[in-house]
Order: sequence, then structure tokens, then C-alpha cells
Amino acid sequence: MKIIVAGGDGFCGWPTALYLSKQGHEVSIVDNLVRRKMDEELHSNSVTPIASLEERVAKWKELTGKEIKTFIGDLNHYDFLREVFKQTNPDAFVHFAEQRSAPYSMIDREHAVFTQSNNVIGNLNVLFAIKELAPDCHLIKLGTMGEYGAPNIDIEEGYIEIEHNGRKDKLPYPKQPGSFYHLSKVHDSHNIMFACKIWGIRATDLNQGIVYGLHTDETELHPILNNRLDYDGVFGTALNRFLIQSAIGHDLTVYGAGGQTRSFLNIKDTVRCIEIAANNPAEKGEFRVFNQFTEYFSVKELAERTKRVAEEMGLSPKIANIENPRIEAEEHYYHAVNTNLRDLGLEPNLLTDEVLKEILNVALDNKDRVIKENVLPQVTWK
Ligand code: NAD
Ligand code: USQ
Repeated sequence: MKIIVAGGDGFCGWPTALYLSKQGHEVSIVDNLVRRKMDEELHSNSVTPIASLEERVAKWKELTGKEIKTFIGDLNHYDFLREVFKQTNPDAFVHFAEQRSAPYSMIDREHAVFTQSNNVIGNLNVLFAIKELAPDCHLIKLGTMGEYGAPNIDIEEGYIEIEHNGRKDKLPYPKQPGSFYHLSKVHDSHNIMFACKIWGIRATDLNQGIVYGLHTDETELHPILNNRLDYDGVFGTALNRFLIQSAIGHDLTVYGAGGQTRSFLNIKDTVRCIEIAANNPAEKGEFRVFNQFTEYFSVKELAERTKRVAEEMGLSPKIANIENPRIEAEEHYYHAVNTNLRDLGLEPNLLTDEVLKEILNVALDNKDRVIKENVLPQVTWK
């Protein structure tokens, strides 16, 4: 299959591109490298040293003989995107290429506007390019579990059957996103659903939970293939942050009461979920939604597990319930369905102590790279 991985220089996209290439697909990466520029803007970095995209794909070719083409450019530039479609004629377009940090989108007006225009217009351009140049191409779009928020009822996969005043319908599940970033994903979902309806595009919206870990079998082949690992208060995500905080002797930063429950999955399952979606395309005109996670935990539970495992490794982290910089429920009901990917063959890599130790060891090996001033959150929702 000819597959474009947009955002293929990023945390989820890079291991996905390698994995799909290993499976024999013809992979092309599209990325404007904006995430690397954001590190410069925030005076931050990845805990693991990361090679340039050029070096990465050259090393992959040297080790495996497989070529990954790269197109450096912005999805917001439609002429560039058309050219990519013309040159690659994709069967599937895996779309990771968005600004993905909730705190980044809440810094100020400029960052909110950038996030929504980058994400919504980029995605709209992808829809138009599929319509114009590759109408059979399957759009595999990364959404987020955060589109649903934390309702006091079970979260279904994209749709819910509702009975109202004696009539029934299957409707899009209500959305209650918690940041301008999460809102951009909701806007994307609506645009994709509409494009499927009017143009007969086939699309899968993968509402992904929080991804932890960094290594896959492919990224571990050589240090040049290293994946990035974020820890700062803007791009670092809950579990990865706690593990890195343990490594540097920082208190584990549980925001508020810590009863915030979220869905999680290992990066090894992210790459597999994309393959499953690609191998089982949506029908023409179908807007399909899969909830892409394997387990859910409260933030407090994750901090406690991290603390216990870190102690077994001779470290002594403490849990600090710091003032929550976000506006969100700190204790709530949470139950979400995730059967679609399981039914198509996903065998989850669950969060074991071994997995926690592996990530902690990577953090310990690289702890001197952490810029400590970046660890505490500085962006607030107010
Ligand atoms: P990332 O920031 O590491 O990677 C995104 C990549 O997209 C970067 O390399 C960036 O340079 C590129 N990009 C951004 N805007 C672009 C544009 N306009 N044109 C071309 N390239 C562009 O993010 P990630 O963690 O790999 O996340 C990938 C996707 O998965 C995002 O859409 C995100 O919303 C979603 N997601 C991530 C997580 C997670 O925990 N990391 C969880 C759920 C969903
Ligand atoms: N949190 C802490 N301490 C921290 C960091 C976070 O308590 O040090 C809490 C937050 O307040 C929040 C929860 O942990 O309640 C998750 O925060 P996060 O930063 O780990 O994740 P989030 O902002 O939701 O965003 C991440 C990715 C995003 C993706 C989303 C999936 O950055 O791209 O869409 O996870 S989901 O959460 O399912 O929406």
C-alpha cells in the first residue's frame, strides 16, 4: 500500500512510519518540522537526543534497505500538498500533523489561533486533496479521547443512540473538549464527517488516548532512530512526565486532587492501531470512529504506581498535589468503550511494572538533558 504519514517526524508519526515501512508499505513522510521549532520557542528539548529527519531516514535505509520518501512542507500550503498527492498517489493518508499540546493552545490568543488554523485548515486541505486527486484514499485521522470530555455517562465510539420525544436516532456522541487544542479536533471531526457525506470520502477518526513510552522494535534498532520523549509542562504528558520527574528527583506533579481519569496506550499499540485501520479501510462515504486506547487510569493512580516502581529502583520520588493550572473536573465518572480496534485484532500491550521500568531507565540514561525550569507547568487556563 502507498501510505503518507503526515507528521512523520513527530512522537507518534516517526515510529509509525518505520513500522509501516517494515511491513512492506511504500511510506512517504510529510512534515514541516514545526515541532522542532516549538522546542526552540519554548527553550525546551526532548529527553532523548533526536537526529534530523534526513539522518533518520538515511539510517533506516542503511539498516533495512527500505526507502522512506520525505516531503518537507506545510499541510496549510495547498499547492505543496497537491504536489505530494500527485507524486505519491496514496492509498491511505495517516494524519498526525497537528499542534497537539493543550497547554500550548492555551498560552494566549496567538497560540490558540495558530493551533486552530494549523489543525483545522490543514485537515480541510487534506480533505480537498483527497477529493481532487485521490478519491479512493482512506483518511486515517488522529483525533483524541479528549473530544468527549468526561461526561457522567459511558463514552461510546463516536456515535450514541438517543431516544427523544418518542423518536430514535444514532447521532454523533456529544463533545465537551477541555482546551482550544481539543476543540480543534472536534472541528476536524465535523469537517471530516461532512466531507464523507457529500463527497463519498472514506475516513477513520482514531480518538486516541494519552500515549506513553517511546521505543518500538524499530526505533530501538539504532540511536539515530530514537524517538522523542517530552517532559516539559507544555508538551510532556502525564505518565511520561512522572517517570522523567522520578529520574531527576523532582516531585511528581499531580494537578489538584488527581482524580482526573484518562485513557492511555503504549506507543507500540499506536503503530499497530494505524496498521489495523489501514488494512481494514472504511467504506466509501463512511465516517468511522474508533476509540484508540487500551486502559484508563486516574492521574493519582499513575503517580502512585510510578512512585512504587521508582522506589524499587532505588529512587525516592514524592507526590505533590500542586495547584491545577487547568480548569477541569478533578473527580468524575469515566467509562469508555474501545471494542472496535480489539475486534479487528489489536492485542494490547498493558502497563506493567516492567514497562514503567523500561521508560524510567531511558529517562535515567538521559536525565542530564532535562532543563529543570521547564518541568513545572507555567501555562494556566485562566
Ligand atoms: P508531535 O508534535 O510529536 O508530532 C506532530 C508532527 O506534525 C510534528 O513533527 C510537526 O512538525 C508536524 N506538523 C504539525 N503541524 C504541521 C503542518 N501544518 N504541516 C506539516 N507538519 C505539521 O505530536 P504527536 O504526539 O506525535 O501527536 C501526533 C498526533 O496524534 C496529533 O494529531 C495528536 O493530536 C494526536 N494524539 C497524540 C497523543 C499523544 O499522547 N502524543 C494522544 C492522542 C492524540
Ligand atoms: N496532569 C497532571 N500532571 C501533569 C500533567 C498532566 O496531573 O504533570 C493531568 C492534566 O491536568 C490532565 C491529565 O493529566 O487532567 C492529562 O494531561 P496530559 O497533559 O497528559 O494530556 P492532555 O493535555 O489531555 O493531552 C495529551 C496529548 C494530546 C492528546 C491527549 C489525549 O498532548 O495530543 O490529544 O493527551 S486525551 O487526554 O485522551 O485527550
